[in-house]
Amino acid sequence: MLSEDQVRSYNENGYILVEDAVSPEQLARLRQVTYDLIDKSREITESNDVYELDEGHSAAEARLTRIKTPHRSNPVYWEVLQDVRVAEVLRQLLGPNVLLQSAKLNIKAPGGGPAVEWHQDWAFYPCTNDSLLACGLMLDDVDLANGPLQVIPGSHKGPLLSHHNGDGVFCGAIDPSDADFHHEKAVTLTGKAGSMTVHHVRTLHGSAANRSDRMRMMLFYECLAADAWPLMGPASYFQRLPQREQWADLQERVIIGEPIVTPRIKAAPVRLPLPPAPDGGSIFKTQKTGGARSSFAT
Ligand SMILES: O=C(O)CCC(=O)C(=O)O
Repeated sequence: MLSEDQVRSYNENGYILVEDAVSPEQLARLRQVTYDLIDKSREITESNDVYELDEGHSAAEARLTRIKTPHRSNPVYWEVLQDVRVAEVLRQLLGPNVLLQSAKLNIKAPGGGPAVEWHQDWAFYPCTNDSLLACGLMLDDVDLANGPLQVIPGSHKGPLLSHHNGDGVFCGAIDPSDADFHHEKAVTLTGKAGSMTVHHVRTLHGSAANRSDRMRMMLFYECLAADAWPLMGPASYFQRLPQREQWADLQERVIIGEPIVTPRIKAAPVRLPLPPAPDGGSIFKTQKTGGARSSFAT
């Protein structure tokens, strides 16, 4: 449960850090299941529906950038989300009816696990209103050296910066020289394993490469008020489903409350993520193949 000050701070700044967002037992289970999944990745040599491999991945050394949709690999990732600790945070920030859009477990391997360039999630998945957020549950201690999340306070109330490259192709990152990018205001979110970052869908954020000899695992849940309907992005597969499957899909993604079939429409700046980068399979691929300029160049 968040205090009134935390809710106010989220609304004003577009992010908060919640300590002890899961119990020690839940954290231990999440870590164990995740280690087991990472271990299994040694069997593969190419990215697939479950894993996105980092450069240098081998049977001897598992190096991943992401476990995709982990809640489809093990129910523990879904159970944590519905536990009262996390569910209550969602209810306080998004209201009584909240759906999961998708989940991803971002991993920065020791010694170079890659940066995520500055971006606003809204550029990837605009909806009919902006009552969306991402929770980032730290499965490792996160400090200055292993690539912590950084955010720009208040940026969720500002413009949507361009996430298109000089040729007009969506590259999933802003240009570091954009006059609306106030890098000097960046706040770094470090914490103990079990802490959770929460950032608004329009909050500018990014993270540097992992310079440490420790892994950084963060489990991100993209959550939305049930009356925010997708225009594009990971949830837009929904519009291609037959109606009966649409209804079943909605039910499966309910975290709290129920689906809402009356979309709420709120004016917000939108530019669709088109034309797409040559490989739009993940944010890492979009930024790389879209030719995003790096803010984290060493
Ligand atoms: O893993 C991180 O540090 C940031 C992840 C992120 O912003 C994303 O996947 O959209």
